[in-house]
Amino acid sequence: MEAWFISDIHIKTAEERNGQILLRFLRSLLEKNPQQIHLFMLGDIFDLWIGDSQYFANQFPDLMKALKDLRQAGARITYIEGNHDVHIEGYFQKKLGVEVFVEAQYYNIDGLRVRVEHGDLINLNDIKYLKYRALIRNPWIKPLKDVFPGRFWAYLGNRASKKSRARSGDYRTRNEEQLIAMIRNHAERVYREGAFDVIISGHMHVFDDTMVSVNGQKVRSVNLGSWFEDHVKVFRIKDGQCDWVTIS
Ligand SMILES: [Mn+2]
Repeated sequence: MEAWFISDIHIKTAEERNGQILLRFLRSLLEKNPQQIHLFMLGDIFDLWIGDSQYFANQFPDLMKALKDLRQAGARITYIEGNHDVHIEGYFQKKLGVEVFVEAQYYNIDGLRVRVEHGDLINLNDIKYLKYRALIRNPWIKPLKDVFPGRFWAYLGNRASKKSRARSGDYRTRNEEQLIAMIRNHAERVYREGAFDVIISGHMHVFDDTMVSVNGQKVRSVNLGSWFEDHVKVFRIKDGQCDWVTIS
């Protein structure tokens, strides 16, 4: 079994560096034994994707085809939505056969209990975001995504993400240590919801991979960082062993 974990690529266009790296990465998985592959896309893969409309899919035809090919070759793909990719199940689940979730999920990967999530519930101090999350996740709001066209959501979402980036970017440079403490505290806090050996999240854009002690148990706490780095690193669990793989 080979599980791969990606998040926070924030792809804007298919042509940009990270769009191309992701495409090469997906195609490389196809060259392996896809029936042994479980790909986890842990949110904010796209800088903006809202709803089922073909509008967003049309911007990334090669990526969509690569995902479809992987599924058809027998790979399992799990997508946990971030705060930049919202209500995507109509396309990813129905058209591509990708499992789509919003909240944290648990998997047994070669005997390792693994908890995966986007990570947008790690920072409990970001009250503005938590309110926004409650709004976009509100079941009464959800039907609106189909009423307005993709272009409309693209406009609104771009505005919202610019603001959020300005806020969290500033926050990040000043408080990287605090963010790391939050990631590790989160591991301890959510262990009560269900035990795990490894917890993997994104969203914080801070690489972190450490052992934390919870209830006398040693667990591995991983934050995937982002792809806004000189070298892109991807987390992998292969035959029960965790490692980081640099891709280009
Ligand atoms: Mn995020």
